[in-house]
Amino acid sequence: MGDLILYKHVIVKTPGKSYVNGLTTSDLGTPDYEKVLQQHASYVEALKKCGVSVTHLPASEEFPDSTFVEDTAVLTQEFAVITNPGDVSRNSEIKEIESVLKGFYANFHYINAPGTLDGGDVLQVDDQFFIGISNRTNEEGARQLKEILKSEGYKGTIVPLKEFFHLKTGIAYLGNDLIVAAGEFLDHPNFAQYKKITVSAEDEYSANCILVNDYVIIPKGYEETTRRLNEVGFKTIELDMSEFQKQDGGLSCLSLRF
Ligand code: CIR
Repeated sequence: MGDLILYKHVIVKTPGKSYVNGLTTSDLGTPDYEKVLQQHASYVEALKKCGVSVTHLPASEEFPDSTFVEDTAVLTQEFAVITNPGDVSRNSEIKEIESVLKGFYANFHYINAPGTLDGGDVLQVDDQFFIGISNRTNEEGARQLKEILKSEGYKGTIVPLKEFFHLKTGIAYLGNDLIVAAGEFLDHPNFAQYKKITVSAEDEYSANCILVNDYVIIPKGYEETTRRLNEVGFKTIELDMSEFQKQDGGLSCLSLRF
């Protein structure tokens, strides 16, 4: 078991007006841009409360989904992996993120075509990374990341997804061998050895929560998940995420944390 990661920095990016026309598979309706901005501002405030310094990038109208910065990189304390996002409309988002990360990292790796990989498919659990194969991350992208991780002394485990959009749509790691799991991860052999906070199908959206130093940030409205987190000793911050859920995004997607 590794030490808990103490996060010092986060990168976030303001959603542009084009956000409302971004990619989605949900049928929850079109986001309300004013609410999008309010919810994003609350997210940034919550991160500040967790004690991190925030690098806040301006909106880019040419990339409707670019507020979901998590998909563009996989970060550890020692190195950065610039991904090759699986949807072509998002692919060039990596340029800005790479240049921003140059201010923080010297050691870079890259996922290269024909490999594709979205950061939302990557979950770090101590010195091991789980890598989902999804509609966005292909086998070649997952294989490349596994090789990179191996070269840096980390382990990679590939997990083909059955239903979830991204790996982290249905799972979070809270340290000390405790995961939050929903849907196809409840009985998944790759996660059998971990203690679990299990999330019911109707509360599935709350499985995408993030531990940032002393707090778990969780979507608002999922009392059972929040109660169970509080029961095991976590302080929680609940955030209204309705306008991000409409575009298939969750809490983890909105920041790069390192
Ligand atoms: C997309 O389809 O790419 C965005 N609408 C949602 C991305 C969510 N990102 C994530 O789960 N890491």
